[in-house]
Amino acid sequence: GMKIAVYPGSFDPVTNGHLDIIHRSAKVFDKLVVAVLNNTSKNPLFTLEERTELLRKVTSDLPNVEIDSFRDLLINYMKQKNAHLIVRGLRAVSDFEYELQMASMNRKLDEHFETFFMTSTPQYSYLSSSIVKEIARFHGPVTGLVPEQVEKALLLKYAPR
Ligand code: COD
Repeated sequence: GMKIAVYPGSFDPVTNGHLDIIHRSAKVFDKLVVAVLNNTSKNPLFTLEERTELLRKVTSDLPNVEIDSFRDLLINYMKQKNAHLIVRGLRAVSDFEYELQMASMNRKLDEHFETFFMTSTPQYSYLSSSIVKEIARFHGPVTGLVPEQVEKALLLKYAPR
């Protein structure tokens, strides 16, 4: 059957590191659903609508990539989507503990779920949404770290009033 994978995350906002994982995994799976967590507790900088809209803009050239959101347990959401393959990115050893815990827990919750890890392209291995937000907050340059549309959105968020 069709190999449908889900790439879940906060994407607050999407970076070139995320986009690299999206491009590469879209070549491996028949369909890739990028699922944005509607996390009310994390107090995101961008609203759920803004995060999904930015993702839609930067993936519009990829026909087998779909942007969606969820507010549930990941595996419950994925069951509704009829998917059991999860894609995650690995940047450094520091990502490993959390990623191993999540992958193991998701498989404990349902043995049919498999997580696939894609290692970061070296030039993006130090990149995270948080560090990008911190640079933008102090009006530092984020060119090359995020897609152009995201750069514009960050400039607007942190524009001096
Ligand atoms: N290069 C490569 N990969 C990267 C880069 C980069 N520069 N930056 C980030 N990534 C990877 C991350 O390692 C991660 O795999 C993915 O991209 C998304 O990153 P984030 O930071 O946007 O997303 P997270 O880590 O906050 O997402 C966590 C989830 C939303 C997936 C998780 O909290 C979840 O599933 N929540 C729902 C509730 C649930 O089911 N919980 C139980 C889980 S066991």
